[in-house]
Amino acid sequence: MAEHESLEFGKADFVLLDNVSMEEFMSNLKLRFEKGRIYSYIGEVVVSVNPYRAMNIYGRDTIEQYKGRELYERPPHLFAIADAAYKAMKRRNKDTCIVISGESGAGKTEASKYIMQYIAAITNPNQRAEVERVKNMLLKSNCVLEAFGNAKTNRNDNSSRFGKYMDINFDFKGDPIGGHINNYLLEKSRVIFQQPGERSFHSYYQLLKGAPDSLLRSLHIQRDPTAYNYIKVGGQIKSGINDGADFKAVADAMKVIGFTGDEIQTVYKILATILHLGNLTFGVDGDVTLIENTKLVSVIRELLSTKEENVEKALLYRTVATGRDVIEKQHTTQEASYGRDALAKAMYERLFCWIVGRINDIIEVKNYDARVHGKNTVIGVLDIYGFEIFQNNSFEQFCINYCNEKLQQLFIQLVLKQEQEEYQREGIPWKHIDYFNNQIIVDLVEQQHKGIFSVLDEACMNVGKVTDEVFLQGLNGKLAKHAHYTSRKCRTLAVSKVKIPNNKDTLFQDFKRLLYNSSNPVLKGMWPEGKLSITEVTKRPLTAATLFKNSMISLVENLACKEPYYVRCIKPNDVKSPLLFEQERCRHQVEYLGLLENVRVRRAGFAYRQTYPRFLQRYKMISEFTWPNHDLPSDKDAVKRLLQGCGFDHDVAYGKTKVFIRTPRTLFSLEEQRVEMVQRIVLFLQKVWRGTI
Ligand code: AOV
Ligand code: MG
Repeated sequence: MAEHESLEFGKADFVLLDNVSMEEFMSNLKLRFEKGRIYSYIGEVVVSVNPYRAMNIYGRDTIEQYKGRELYERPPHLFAIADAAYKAMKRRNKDTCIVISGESGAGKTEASKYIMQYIAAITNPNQRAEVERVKNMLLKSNCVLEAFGNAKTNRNDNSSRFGKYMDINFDFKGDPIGGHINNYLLEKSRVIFQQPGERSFHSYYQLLKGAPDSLLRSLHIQRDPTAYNYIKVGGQIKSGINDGADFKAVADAMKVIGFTGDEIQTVYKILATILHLGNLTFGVDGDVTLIENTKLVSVIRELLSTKEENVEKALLYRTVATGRDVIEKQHTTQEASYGRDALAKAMYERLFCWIVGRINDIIEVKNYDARVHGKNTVIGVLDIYGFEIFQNNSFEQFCINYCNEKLQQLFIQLVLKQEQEEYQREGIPWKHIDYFNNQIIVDLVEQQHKGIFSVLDEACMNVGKVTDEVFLQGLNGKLAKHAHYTSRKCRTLAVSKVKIPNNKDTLFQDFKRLLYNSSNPVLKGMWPEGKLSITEVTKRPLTAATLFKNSMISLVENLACKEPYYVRCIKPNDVKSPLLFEQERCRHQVEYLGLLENVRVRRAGFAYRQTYPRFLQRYKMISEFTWPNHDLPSDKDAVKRLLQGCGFDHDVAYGKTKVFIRTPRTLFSLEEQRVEMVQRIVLFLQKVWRGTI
C-alpha cells in the first residue's frame, strides 16, 4: 500500500495505523498535513485536507504518474480515485460516481475541478475533434456556473451557493461525448441580502468591474457597487478576487460554449435590471401606493423590452381572481417591496437555471446509437454546498445542511451499513462496529406528515396567517417527543431559525406575465408560465421545501445505483491559513464524517470481494488446479485450492457465495501473476499459430 512513501510522512492509509484511536488518527492526519501530504486513504476513500496554498501536484507529470495505475501503486491523490472510477467505467462498463463531501471551504469544488481536469487529460488519445470540443465545453461550463452560482461568504471566498451534480458520458472507447448538469436549489436570498463581510454572486461584481464603459452605459449602470442596495454590503468588501479578469473569462467561456450574442446581452440586462430594482422605493399619496423614483421604471422597461405602464402596474398591483371576477388589487408599500424582492430573486434564479439548461442543450450527447457503439457509460461528479452555520440562518441553510445529512446517510448506507451486512449475510465471523446513524436526523426533516418539511408546508398553507410562530407551534406540537428535536444535532440544522416566506416563495403571476410579454425572445423564453391568465392559475405550486426534498431523494437514488467513490474534505482552520492545523476543529470533522468508524470497518473487513465463478474466470490460469478447468466439487473449493497454492490463504475468508480478500496487496499479486500468465499463453498461442510448436 503506497509503500514507496516513506514513513516520515505518516501512514498513507489510515487502515495501517497501529491502533485505531482518535489520537492516532489525528496525529497521523496532522503529521501528513504538516509534511505537505494533503491526501490520505481509508481504503479507497480519499481524505483531503485543504492546503490553502498552491500545490505543485496537479501538473502534466503528476497526471502521467497516475494514469492507468492501481490505487495503491502511488501516493494518495485525487487523480488515483479519478483513475479508479474511470477504469471501473471503461473496463467493467460500470456507471460510477465520485461523491465529494465536507463542510464549507473544505475544498470540494477545487477537488471536483481537479478530477474533471484529470479525466479530460487522460482521455481522447487520438485527439478526435468532436471529443476535444466536448471536453473543452465541460471544463468551460464550470467557469460560467461559478460566476453565477458562487459568492464570497465568511467561510469561503468562492463558496458554491448551489449544488451541482455533473454526469460525463463516455462512448465505448472511453472518451467523453457529452454530459449533463443537475443543479440544486440556488441560495437566492443572497440576491437581495448579504450578511456583513459577504458578497452577492460574483457575476455582479464582475460586470461592474470588467464590463467596457459602453456596455455599462447601455445598461444605465455605474461602476460603484455601493450605489446598489442589493449588493451594497458586498460592494464595500476588498477581496483578492480579480473580478475584472473574471468578467472577460466568463464572457469568453459563454461564447465558446455557444451562447449567442443576444443571449449574452440578455444575461447582462437581467443583472442590471435586478440592480435597478433594488433601488426602487415605494411611497403613498393618500391611499395610493406609488413608485418614488419613476425614472428607474423607464430604465427597467427598456432593459426588459416591455411596456412602461406594465412594469409599473406589476409592481403596484396584483390581479386576483375572486370567484368568476378578476380584480386588480393595489399593494401596500410593504407588499410592493416584498413583490419587488421576490421578482429580483426569481429573475436571478430563473437566469441561473436557464444558463444550466442552455449548457445542457449544448453538451447533451447527440447521435449516439447504443446498438452501434455499445453502452454509453457515465461518471458522475457531485459537488454540493457544504455544511454551514451562520449568525443568521435562513431557509436555504436548512436545506443545505439537510442535503449534507442526506449524503452522510448515503455514505453510512454504502460504506458502514451494507458492508457489515454483507459479512453477516455471507457468514463471515464479524464483530459489529458501532456508528452514529443519522437516519433519525434525516427522518426528522423529511418524514411524511410529521417531518419538519411537512410541518413547514402545513404552516404555509395557512394563507394569510403564515408566521414563524405558527410554524414553531406546529413543530413543538408534532416533534416535542422526538429524541433529536431539541438536541444539539438538530439545532445545527438551524431549525428554529427557518424563515417562512422563503418556503412559500410566491412570485405574483403579474410579474410572470410581464416577463413573458417581453419583446426580447430570450427573456420571454425563460418565463413560459407567464402565458397563463390569472383564472388558469389554480393549482397550488409545490413549496420550495417539497421540491428540494424530492430533488434530494432522487439525487440519492441516482447515486445509489452507481459505483461510488468518495472524497472526504477537511478544513484545517477558519482563517484560510496554510500553516495552521486546528486540532479541535479537525477532530470534530473527523468525528461527524464518521472517518474513524470507516477505518474500523475497513480494517476489520476486506478490501476486495468477488463471487466464486467470476473470481475463477479471472484467475484460473494462474493455478494448475484450475486451469483450464477444475475437477473439484464446487467453485468455492476450487478458489480455496487456488489461493492455498499461492500462499494467500491467511489473507482471505470464504463466504457463502463470495471470496473476500483482506489486503489489496494480495489482489495485486494475483493480478501480476495473471498478467504474466496471459502473456505466456499469448506467446504460446502465437508459436502454435506460426507452427513453431
Ligand atoms: P468548498 O467547495 O468545499 O466550499 P472550495 O473548493 O471552494 O471549498 O475551497 C475553498 C478554497 O480553499 C479555495 O478557493 C482555495 O483557495 C482553497 N483550496 C481548496 N482546495 C485546494 C487545493 N487542493 N489546493 C490549493 N488550494 C485549495 V462551499 O462551496 O463554501 O461548501 O458551499
Ligand atoms: Mg464549493
